Amino acid sequence: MKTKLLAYFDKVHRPENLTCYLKENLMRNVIRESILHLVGSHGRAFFLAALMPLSIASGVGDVLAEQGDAMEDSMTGERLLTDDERVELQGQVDSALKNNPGAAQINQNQIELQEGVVMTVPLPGTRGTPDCPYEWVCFYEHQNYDGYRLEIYKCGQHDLFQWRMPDGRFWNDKISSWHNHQSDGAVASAYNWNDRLRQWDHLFITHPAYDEYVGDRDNDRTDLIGNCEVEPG
Ligand SMILES: [Ca+2]
Repeated sequence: MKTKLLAYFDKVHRPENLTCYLKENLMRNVIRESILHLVGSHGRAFFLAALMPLSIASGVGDVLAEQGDAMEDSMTGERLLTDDERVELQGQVDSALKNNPGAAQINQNQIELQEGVVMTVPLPGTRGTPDCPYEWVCFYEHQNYDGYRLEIYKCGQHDLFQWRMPDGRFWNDKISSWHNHQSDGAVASAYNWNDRLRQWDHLFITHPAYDEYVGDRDNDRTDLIGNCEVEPG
């Protein structure tokens, strides 16, 4: 295996750009299995020492880091996705892309619906947690931060009727919990469309905090989100 791997490096070796080339996903996938075999039979130290002269430590380091993460997962008891779960997850992402024209997959379980608006498909076997990225505000389909997550960075008034979940349901009338991680104390407000009065009714405000449940009165009613707002005095 070692001979085969080094021969492969020689074949693709371009001193001026090998590091960049290594970082391309295709290359990473091709060498991943070989690296794991080598590390398994010779140990990490041997492998790094052998490859440092080739000036590809950066690319190899990334792969080793990923392998290290995988080991940590097994040590902490966090379950890695099975092949079936990966297929199921990608199926949901594919459905989300189909239901939201113009959207783009940005990693294994997230879809950028538009610039500054992302939908997250929960990883199989994980439980909801207030995990909104800094400077974003997140809304969850279910109580306790479970289900699909809609996260918003772009400031403005966002009609939830424009975005759909992987199963095709629109995001309006779905929100049950939230985590506001915007900066500088910014809040977000949730509104319901009052069809009888033809107006937006204010439902609740998200302070810089999180809430596992919006309450029976407001559950599954939000149609519009306004973020980047200053909290009323
Ligand atoms: Ca509503």
